[in-house]
Amino acid sequence: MAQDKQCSLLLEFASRFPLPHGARFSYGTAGFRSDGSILASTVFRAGILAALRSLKTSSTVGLMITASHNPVSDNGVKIADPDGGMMTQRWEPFADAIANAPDPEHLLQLVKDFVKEENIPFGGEQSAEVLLGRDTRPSGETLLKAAKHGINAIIGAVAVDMDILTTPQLHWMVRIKNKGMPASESDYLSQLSKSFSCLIDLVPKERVADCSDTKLVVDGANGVGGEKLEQLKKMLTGLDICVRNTGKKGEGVLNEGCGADFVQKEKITPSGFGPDDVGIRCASLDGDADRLVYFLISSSSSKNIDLIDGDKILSLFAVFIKEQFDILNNNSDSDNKLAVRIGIVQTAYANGASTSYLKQLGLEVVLTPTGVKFLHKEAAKYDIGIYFEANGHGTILFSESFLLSLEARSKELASTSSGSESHKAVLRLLAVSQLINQAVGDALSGLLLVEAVLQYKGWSIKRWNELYQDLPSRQLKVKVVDRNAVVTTNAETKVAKPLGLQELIDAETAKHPHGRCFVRPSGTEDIIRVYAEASTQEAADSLARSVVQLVDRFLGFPSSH
Ligand code: G16
Repeated sequence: MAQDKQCSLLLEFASRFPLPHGARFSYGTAGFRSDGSILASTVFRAGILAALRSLKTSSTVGLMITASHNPVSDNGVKIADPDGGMMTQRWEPFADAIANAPDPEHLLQLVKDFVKEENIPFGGEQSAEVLLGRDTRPSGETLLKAAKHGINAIIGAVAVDMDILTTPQLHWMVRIKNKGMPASESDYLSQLSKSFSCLIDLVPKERVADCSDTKLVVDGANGVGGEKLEQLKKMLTGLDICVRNTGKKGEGVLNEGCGADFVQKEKITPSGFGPDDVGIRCASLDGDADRLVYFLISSSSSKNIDLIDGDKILSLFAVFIKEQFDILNNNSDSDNKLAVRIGIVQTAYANGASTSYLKQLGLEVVLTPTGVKFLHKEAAKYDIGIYFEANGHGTILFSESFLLSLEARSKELASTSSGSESHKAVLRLLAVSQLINQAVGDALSGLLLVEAVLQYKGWSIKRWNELYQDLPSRQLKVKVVDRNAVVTTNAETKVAKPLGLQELIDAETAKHPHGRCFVRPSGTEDIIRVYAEASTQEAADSLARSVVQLVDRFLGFPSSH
């Protein structure tokens, strides 16, 4: 009886969200993405997916409506698992199947088969909860209604609208709620500001004098991050933050000529920045504030910038974390050293110079395919896993068991040598674990950690940029008939299909000293990405251009040849 009621409810709601003719959706690098005007059926079905995920795990899950760095007309949807991370990849085939079910009857059948297979209570025996968030895109409001319908199509499931949020805020809320702790936006902001001020209080006194450089100008990509940063900055002391491209009327369009993706790919000043900012520390968030890059405008006569990307943020964090363990272990007797496995996780986009630098520091570096879902999983295998994509998406994970060891060491030191250098080092590490988002890459928490570490080191942005010198690189996009025709292996560094393409890429690459080049289908845009690195900018540009031509020859539209 309950099952019948459930089935007719699902059929009735589904009939209100028909699949657009000819559309195909795929749960890509970061959920479903497409033009916002055709996404209602997908978001409705993602609502069903989220409710089932909550039923399966008996926990709260999240549903975020965002297309992050993509243009304002796009939108997207992704699910956060109970630990705040990305939805398990095991469920992606089911996500794809329901997103493309041609009609309500097929959709219902897929759901019925899946709940049976996964042993999910279906028909109202159990309750489910989904936290909903969205970014500032105009299509977000309508899509939110579709998501609510999807959740309400599952009896027992409740949708909780958390309003406009950054993506990392929603992931954080899901994680914290499932730990049984208060998880509102103000809890998030207060955790960030408290742990930041704890780190600032622990800046060595002799370095405080070097910290006069507190001015930071932030490009908010005309998205949600700018407004949230305005709120956060009121709770901070010791930082003078000026936010531009906040998305307020007249300031510009989301991600257009601004934001972390623009700055990282184009390597020129974003709109709203100019000669007055020469020499000042600048940062860019992306549209939903899960990515962060820094930059420096060195000359008033050029639009070029010195880019300080995700690799350099990662390197700064790695230097800091390693230093805390050096302090701790150099001041402990041999029986009392704290063993730690630190892992660094990057993708093929990581600049070769960054990987060499991190290895020289004695750190273990592994590569995964693009997508936080891959990096996060790998980083979680370590006591402390630091992962960043070059595009500025990343965070630092502390394993639960290692955090317990750190807390125990902190208590011990508080009673035996409170205020010692070792004690301070442990307190810093604990504050980092509170500040940096444990669920997903988060531009706001990352920005505060960068600022705290620069103050700790007494470093200017210029000094930070000099950690190592990037190899010149270029990233380009190619429009092709079917991007899925490209299949890659070896963490996306080699092309397995189409046959013959890799050999030609290798031949082009060999023409350039220190050449490195790979191609991969984007999981968020309908394009193939080409990345090239070489010893000079001209060589990197030329290598990227030749490989674009190769990709076009193999997969491009006939008219373009
Ligand atoms: C998303 C993912 C990132 C990925 C980026 C680009 O970022 O979360 O991990 O690097 O897409 O992916 P692709 O090259 O496959 O298009 P965001 O900021 O758009 O959510």
